[in-house]
Amino acid sequence: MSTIAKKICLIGDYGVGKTSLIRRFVEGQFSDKYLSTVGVKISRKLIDFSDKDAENTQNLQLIIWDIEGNNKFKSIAPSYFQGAKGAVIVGDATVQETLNHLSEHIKNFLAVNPKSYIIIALNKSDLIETEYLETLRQLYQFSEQNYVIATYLTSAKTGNNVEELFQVLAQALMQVN
Ligand SMILES: Nc1nc2c(ncn2[C@@H]2O[C@H](COP(=O)(O)OP(=O)(O)O)[C@@H](O)[C@H]2O)c(=O)[nH]1
Ligand SMILES: [Mg+2]
Repeated sequence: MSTIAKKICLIGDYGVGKTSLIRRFVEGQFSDKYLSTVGVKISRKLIDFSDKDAENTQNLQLIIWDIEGNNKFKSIAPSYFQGAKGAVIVGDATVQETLNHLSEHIKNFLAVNPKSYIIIALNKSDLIETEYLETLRQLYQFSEQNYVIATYLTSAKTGNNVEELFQVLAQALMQVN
């Protein structure tokens, strides 16, 4: 049994729900330490892969970075991205401008970490009519980007797809060093 640690970043415009998604995912679990540094909050969550292969088990400690405060996307320092193996790039499904910025966030992250995996979260899906959800998801696939592995409609409020999103990213991170 061994544990490896990997850093992921939550990226997206102010107010899209980055902090809420982390809280939903991390809180109520066995490890939810928050370490405040200057403008950045770091949470940890252990993902248990031990039932996959009894002979060669490995756990993944996700080190989840969240920028606090009013981060307009242009001012995110590249040092925040440094060393990240993955990112959750978040838009607010109800605010078009934040969705328009997704590709810019992808570009900025990949400029620092060209081989890191990205998952897109179209958050606040609880506020969107069910009939529009799949259309929305199709629109923001970014399938031309090799490192974008999936797009999820999430809700930090109801919890919809939050666990799934982090699990899929964690699975991808286990495949690479
Ligand atoms: N309805 C709804 N509200 C949400 C959701 N996620 C976040 N919010 C609200 O959106 C606001 C901004 O969320 P926050 O997590 O602080 O966004 P951040 O700036 O990206 O970290 C807060 O008032 C949250 O309660 C969601 O999935 N559904
Ligand atoms: Mg926040």
